[in-house]
Amino acid sequence: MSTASSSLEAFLHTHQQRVSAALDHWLPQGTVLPQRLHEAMRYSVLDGGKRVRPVLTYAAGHALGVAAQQLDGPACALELIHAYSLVHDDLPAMDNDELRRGKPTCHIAFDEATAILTGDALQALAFYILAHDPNMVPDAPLRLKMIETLADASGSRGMAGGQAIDLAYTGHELNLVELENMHIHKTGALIRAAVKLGALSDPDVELDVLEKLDHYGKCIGLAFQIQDDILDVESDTQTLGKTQGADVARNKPTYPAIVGLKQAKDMAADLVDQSLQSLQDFNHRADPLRGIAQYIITRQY
Ligand code: GRG
Repeated sequence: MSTASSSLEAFLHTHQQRVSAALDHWLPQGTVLPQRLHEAMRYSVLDGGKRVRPVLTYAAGHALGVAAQQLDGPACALELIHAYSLVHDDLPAMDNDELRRGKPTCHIAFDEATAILTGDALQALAFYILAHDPNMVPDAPLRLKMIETLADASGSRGMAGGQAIDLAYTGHELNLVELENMHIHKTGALIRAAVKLGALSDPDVELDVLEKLDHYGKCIGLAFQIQDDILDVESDTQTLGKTQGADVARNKPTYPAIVGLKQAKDMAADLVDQSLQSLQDFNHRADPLRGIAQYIITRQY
C-alpha cells in the first residue's frame, strides 16, 4: 500500500468513527419516548454507510485548518439528511427496496409509517444541530449560510427535486444533458453542500477559496453518481449492501445505459481530474480531499 493511500485510509477511518460517535450523541436513545421512532432513527443512521459526505466536510475544513470539533455538527447534519433520503427512497412509493447497508430497509425492519416519520425526524434533527451545536463556528451569519446551503441542496432545487425528476423519468428515454441535470440535483447537490459546509466552518474563508472548493464539490458529486451507476452494473449485492442491478431492472436511465461503460468511466475520471485542478493552489492539508476524489471513482461499494 502506498503512503498516500494509507494516510487516506487513516483519515477516512478516523473521521468515519468520529462522525459515528457524534451521531450517537445527537440521536435520542431508543429508550426515550417515542421509543419506536427513536429506535428506527438510530437503526437507519448508526452501524453502516461509508460516511462519504461527513468525511468530505471534515476534509474541506481540514484543508483550511479548521478544528475537527467545529466540524462535527455540519458533518452530522450532512449524514442525517443523507440517511433520511435513503429511508424515504427505499419506501414502496419510491424505489421499494428491501436491503440497505446490508440490512433490511427501515420500513421492512419497522413499518412504513415509522419509516416516513424517521426520515422527517432525521431531517429536522440535521437543522436543529446546525442551529444549536455550541462547538460550531460561533459566527451567526456563517451558520445561517450553512442552514441556507443545506436547505437549498436538500429541497426541491436540490436532492428532493432530483428525486422528483428521477421518479418522473423512470422508464423514459433521457439524453445525456437531462441525465446529468437529474444527477447534479439528486446526488451531486448534497455532496457539493458537504464540501461547502466544511469550508464555511472557517470564519476567515475567502470567496475565491470557497469557489474553488465548491467547484471541487460539484465535480466529485457528479463523479460519485457515475461510479454509482457503474457499480450497479459491475458489482454484486453482497459487496454493495443493496440490490445490484436495481437501476437496470427498473429501467432507470444511467450513464452506462446512455453512453456505455467505457465512456462512463472516462467521464468520471475526467471529472476527478477537474476536481483536482481546482485544488491546485492548496497545500498538503488538502491531500485528504485529493484522496477522496480518487477514492470516489475507485470504490467498489
Ligand atoms: C427521498 C428526497 C429523497 C431523495 C432520495 C439519495 C437519493 C435521493 C436516493 C438514493 C438512491 C440512490 C441509490 C442514489 C444514488 C447515489 C447514492 C445517493 C447512493 C447512496 O449513497 P452512498 O453510496 O450510501 O454514500 P452509504 O450507505 O454508503 O451512505
